[in-house]
Order: sequence, then structure tokens, then C-alpha cells
Amino acid sequence: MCGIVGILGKNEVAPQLVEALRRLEYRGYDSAGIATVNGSALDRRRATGKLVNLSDLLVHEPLAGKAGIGHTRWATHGAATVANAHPHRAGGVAVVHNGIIENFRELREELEAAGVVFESQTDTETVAHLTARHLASGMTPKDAAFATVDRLEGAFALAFLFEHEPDLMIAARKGSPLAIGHGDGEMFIGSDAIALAPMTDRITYLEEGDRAVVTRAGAEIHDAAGRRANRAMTQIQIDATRIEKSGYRHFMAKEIAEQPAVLADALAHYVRDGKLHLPDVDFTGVDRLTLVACGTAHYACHVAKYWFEQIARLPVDIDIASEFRYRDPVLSKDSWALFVSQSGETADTLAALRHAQDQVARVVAVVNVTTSSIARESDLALPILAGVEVGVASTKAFSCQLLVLYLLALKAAQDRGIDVSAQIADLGMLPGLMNQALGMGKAIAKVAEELAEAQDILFLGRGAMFPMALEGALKLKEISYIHAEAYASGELKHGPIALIDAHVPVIVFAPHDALFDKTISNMQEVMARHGKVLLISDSEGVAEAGQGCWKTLTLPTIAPQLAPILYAIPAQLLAYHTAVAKGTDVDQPRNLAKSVTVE
Ligand code: HGA
Repeated sequence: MCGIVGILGKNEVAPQLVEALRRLEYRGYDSAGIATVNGSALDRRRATGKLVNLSDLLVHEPLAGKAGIGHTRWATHGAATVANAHPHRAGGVAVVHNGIIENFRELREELEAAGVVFESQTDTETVAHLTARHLASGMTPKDAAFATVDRLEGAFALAFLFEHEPDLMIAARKGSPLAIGHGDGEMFIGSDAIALAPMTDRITYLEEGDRAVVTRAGAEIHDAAGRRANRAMTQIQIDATRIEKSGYRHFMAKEIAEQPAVLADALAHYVRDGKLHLPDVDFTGVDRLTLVACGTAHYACHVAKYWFEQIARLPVDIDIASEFRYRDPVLSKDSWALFVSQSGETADTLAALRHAQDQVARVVAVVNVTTSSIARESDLALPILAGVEVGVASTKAFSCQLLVLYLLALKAAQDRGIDVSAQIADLGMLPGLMNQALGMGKAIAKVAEELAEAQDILFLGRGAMFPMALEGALKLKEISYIHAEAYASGELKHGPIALIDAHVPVIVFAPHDALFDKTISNMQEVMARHGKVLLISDSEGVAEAGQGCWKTLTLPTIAPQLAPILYAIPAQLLAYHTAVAKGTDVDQPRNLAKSVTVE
């Protein structure tokens, strides 16, 4: 989603701002812009589409100045046009914003009644006009920005830049993340530390309600009540090379290929000497779990429900985060709530976490970014250790989420007196088997050439393969834009089977496990209606049921409970190669954002 940067530098900042915005591209956006103060003059440049359009514009219409703010916009209010692109300017102030100002209609009406003319449809422009009016009434930039922030409802990360003030930026956060970077005689603002990585590794994360007055000498932070606040500075370890493509055509291809290695690292962290190493996790007395997440992370929770219930006999509810608090679920003081989010900033999941906070015994986060809001606001945060994930379509974060949830299910079983030593032993095979599965890349690329021609594709699976089918369909929709649906294979005959004809490929996930025969019966029902089946199974499964299928793909044989983690690989590779065959923007698919920081 929207990315924010701000620099009070020693040199010309326009190129640095664009470079920092490039590092935020992975979040997804549809326009971009920067503003600088040159001496006393405030000016801006904005362009729709990719950052290259902004840098081209800057070649023809350069912006000078050693202080500036920049923004990549993922539109929420108003189309992706130049007029709606940030920074928004009114009088002597320019503003960039991530989030939604929920009371913008009321503010806009008030400002229009006072004669203000708006030039965009955004909620953000109200922030610029309010501040400009405060400045015009004689307030200092700091007081004007703070007074504006006091009027805002909703979620925001904001950066303000002022005419005549080449040594000042104001930052504010409520709901959306924002970090301050410390340099030597330079200061920075960024949506995350990745944006600032080449410039500084010394980061202060603003907390809920914080406002910061940033000059080249440092940052003066105030809390929501206006008191001076001390926020720790942390040294961030971001290896810049980890956000390079390293020879791969796309980040997504690189991240799919990294899975055996990152899973092995995560295993080494959480399993030591053949024992689970989850020191702060004790499920004794816990009678129920609620797992909450969005998108792919929600499907990871859906798989985990099978694991917790089957292995630990612990009942689990799963929820989509955006529905959770509006459903007002009945939670118990003897239950735990787990929130899963790659970025740890997913606005829906964060809101759900806050809703659950006083209603359960413990709030646990499963996140990739351990400095994130969700990690900081939970009682316990377990890192999935996937490393930086840049591709908008989640791959390695999904398999690492699955692994951590599986380990938690084993720990729950252990704490409930169930022996899981066999399952722990099986885990050692996982990275090697995933590596073997990656060897299917070429075969999958061939199948994908034909899948790319399809209008609709169905995915089927039974048991924990049902959520894997859901994930396979989601991945395909996200990056190839082909309409795909997933069903529990037994459900097909209750309606969706009407969709089957010779043109609809049906992808069946069916490892040779206890449910295999049932799934294959459903597959036969599809084939009897001329459905075009791609069966994904192991050698036993393909030998038994592969005949008559349109295509088969053979995965290594794996312990049944671990199969979802392995079957993630063909699901991801099918989506990836189909998107490549269609020529879509694999790493930044249209309309999508990586870190979804608005509700
Ligand atoms: N509401 C603002 C900012 C959108 C945003 O934060 N997206 O991630 C707009 O629509 O411009």
C-alpha cells in the first residue's frame, strides 16, 4: 500500500526520494510523487503509474532541494490520477498520507463552506487545507500540523513539509506504520526500515498517536497526549542484497525457490536437538484457539485448524480479520487468539487483535516483521523467519506461516500429553522434499502454457488440501487474473459441478493419504462430465488414479500431515508460470498491495 518517505539530507534529495520509493514499490501502488523545499520554495512533481514515469518527469522538470517528502499511492479515495496523487499541497504545506481519514467528508464540507476549493477527490487533501489554514492564522508549522492531526479520525501515517522550512518535517502516526531514521547530520522518515536501508540502519518506530518534529539535529517525539516521549532507537539488520532479484526474472520466482532454505532456517530456530524450542509457549489450560488473518495468511490458519484439531484435539475457530470484530465473536478467558500477518501491519488484522485483547488469556502474533505493530501489540510474537518478501503474492511467507503453525500444533499436543516425537522427526525431511518439488518447475511451466488460455479454473481438495486448493485459486487469481474458484472436493456435486465442461481445467490436490479414495471419486465425477483434470499427487496416487487425467504432476511422498507445506510449491509454481505465460506483472499485480494498511 501507500509508501511514505521523507529526507532532510546533505545533498539533493529528489534522486534519493525516488530510490527510497523504489524500495517501497513492493507494497503496491498506482501513482507516485515527491515534494521538496529548495531554499524557501516548496514544489512538487507527481505522475500516475510506475515510478519510472515520475523519474522521467523529473528529468524534464527537475526538483532541487535538500529536504523532501515522497509517496507511492494505492488509491482508496479517488482514481489513480495526477490530481489525486500525493503530495497534496495547500498554501505553504505539502502532505503525504497513508491510511484513510474517516471524517474527511465532514472536514471537506467545513473547509468548502469556508471557501476552500479542492483539486482532488482524496481524503488526504483535507489535511493539507486544514494545516494551511492554521498556518495562515499565525500558528507555527509544528502547532499547525499538531492541531490538524487532533482533528483527524481514522488511520494515518503523515509527513508534512513546509515552505520556508528546509530543516523541518513533521511526522504523525495513528493506525498506519511510520519510522524515523537517524543519519549523521541527516534525518529520514519511512513507512518501513526497508525504504531507509541504504541511508541508515538506526530506526525509531513511532507508536500509536505519536507525532514527531524532525530536524537535521534529530527527532522530538510527542505522544498522543502531547507529552514528550522517549522512543527507543534500534539498529536494524537489513541486508540490502536480500531485496535483490539475484538473477531471477521475478522476486516471486526467487522467493518460491528460497523456501527449502528459509524453512530449514526456521526449523533450526524452533527445533533443537530433536525437541520443540518454543520457550514462551505453554498451552496448558487453554481450551480453545481463535485464528485470525486475511488472504493467504487466512488459508494458513485454515490448514492449521486441521492440525490443531487432529494432532492436539484442541478446538479452533478461524476468522477473516475484516469480519472478526463486526461478528463480535464469543471469546473465552481460557482461550488464546492467534493473529497471522506477513507484514504485521495488516490493518484488518491489527483491528481484530485490538478487539480480542481483553477477552482472551493470551494474544499471540505469527509475523514476518518482528518490529511491526501486530508484533508489538501482542503478548507474544513468533517470527516466521521468511526473510524479506517482496513479491506481492505471498509464497515463502505462506510456507513459513504453515511451519510455525504446525510447530504450535505439535506444542499444543505435547502440552496436552500427546506424543509428537514421530512428527518432529518427520520435519527433518521437509526442506529436502521441497527442494525435490521445485524440480517440477519445467513440467509446470509446460502445463501453464495451456492453463493460460483458460477463462475459469477450478481447484479441488479434501481435508487440509481444501485450504490448499483455496490458496492455489487465490494465487492464480492474484497474478494471472484468471477467474479461479476452489471447493472442498465433496462439495462440488452440491452445485459447482454445473460449471464443468471440456474447457474448464480442474486442478485436484490429492496426496495418497486416508482421504485419497474419496477425493478421487469426486475427480471421477468431474471426468465423467468431460472435465479436464490436472491431478497433483505422489507416485502412488498418480499410478492409481492418473489414467484418463488431462495431465498429472508427481510430487515426492511425504508424511500426510506435512503435505500442505509441500503442496504449496506446485500451487505457487502453477500460478507463477501461468502469469508469466500471460505476460502479467507478476511481482506487482494490478490493484493489489503487499502491506494492506487500510481497513
Ligand atoms: N486515502 C489516501 C491514501 C491511501 C492509502 O493509504 N493507501 O494505502 C488516498 O486515497 O490517496
